[in-house]
Amino acid sequence: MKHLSLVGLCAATILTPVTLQAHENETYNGTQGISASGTRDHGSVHAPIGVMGDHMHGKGEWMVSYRYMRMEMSDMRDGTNDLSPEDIVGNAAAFPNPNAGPAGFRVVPDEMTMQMHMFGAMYGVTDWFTAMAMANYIKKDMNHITFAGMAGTTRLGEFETEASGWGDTSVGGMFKLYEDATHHVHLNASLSIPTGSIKEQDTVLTPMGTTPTLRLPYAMQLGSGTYDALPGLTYTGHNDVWNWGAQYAATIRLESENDQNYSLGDKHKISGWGGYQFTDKLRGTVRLTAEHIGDINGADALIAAPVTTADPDNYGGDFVEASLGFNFVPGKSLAGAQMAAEFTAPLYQDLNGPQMKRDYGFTLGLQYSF
Ligand SMILES: [Cu+2]
Repeated sequence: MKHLSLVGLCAATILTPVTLQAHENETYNGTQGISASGTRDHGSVHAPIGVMGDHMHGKGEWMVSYRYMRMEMSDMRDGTNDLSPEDIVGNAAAFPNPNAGPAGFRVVPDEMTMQMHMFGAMYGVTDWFTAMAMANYIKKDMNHITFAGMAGTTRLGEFETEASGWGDTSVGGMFKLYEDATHHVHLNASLSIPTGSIKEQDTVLTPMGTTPTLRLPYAMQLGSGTYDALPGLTYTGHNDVWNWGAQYAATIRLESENDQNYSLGDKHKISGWGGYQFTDKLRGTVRLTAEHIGDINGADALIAAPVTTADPDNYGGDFVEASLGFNFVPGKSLAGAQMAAEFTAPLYQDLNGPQMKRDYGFTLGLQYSF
């Protein structure tokens, strides 16, 4: 069974042919998610594009996807208190640098951009198991302010570091636990393979005015260096014009340290979302996400510069974010295709700081099922 034009795209589902009658009414004359026989497939109604592993596919169905994800970070915070760079370098007692003793930090980042190109594939092995693989190409840029000498708040200059390359690769899938005409529940189970580099280096500006090439801090590395489990539980539901869902997704480090003697913190994320079908091609989405990220355990001996990002304790925190997006289905001319976008803004962040705050982010995605 294929998804004809519909959007259904991905959908999945064919899992259990669902007999949900498509109503025609003033607000919705629905093709999206409704198959030719007039039934709506589960999974054909996608979650916001920023949610991974939200839907399954029916036996024999493929989906390929591309996502572009961009996230900005800027300005410093510790806990929920905003800080200037001078607040940090001028107060070594409050912000001690484990790598430089009493001198404190002398370099503070003020801006970061992270871009990710994510390539995914899904395949319905059986009606109750969908296999999934994802690879991503990452580019990170971070701008910093260097303060002159061993003490004081005199700015010496600014510099930018850059790292790019393939990140970690995940393989695994989803197991269907429950499905009826309205509700669907599946287990997410993937493994992250440490294909991303953790030895990226670049040129920096030191407080003495020299410009050596050094191992970049943890935030600029491309992979975790450890095998990580990616477990999760996903619930989705829909009726004629509304869809909704919730997902718990975690990243659990399976090794206590990588070959550079540290492991990144575990992540736990809960998302809830809703969508409304405005026209037969356009669905609007909202999402709320809460996330807890731990700090880094251990340390890479080569990451030792007097910059806040070189301290393994300055990582992680608690985050709440809100997102707005849309899913668009071009229809018959491009059967099986879906495009989507989602814009995310932070509502709350309590950081294991001092570290940069999350700023806005967005995800653009293309999905094609056949
Ligand atoms: Cu899919």
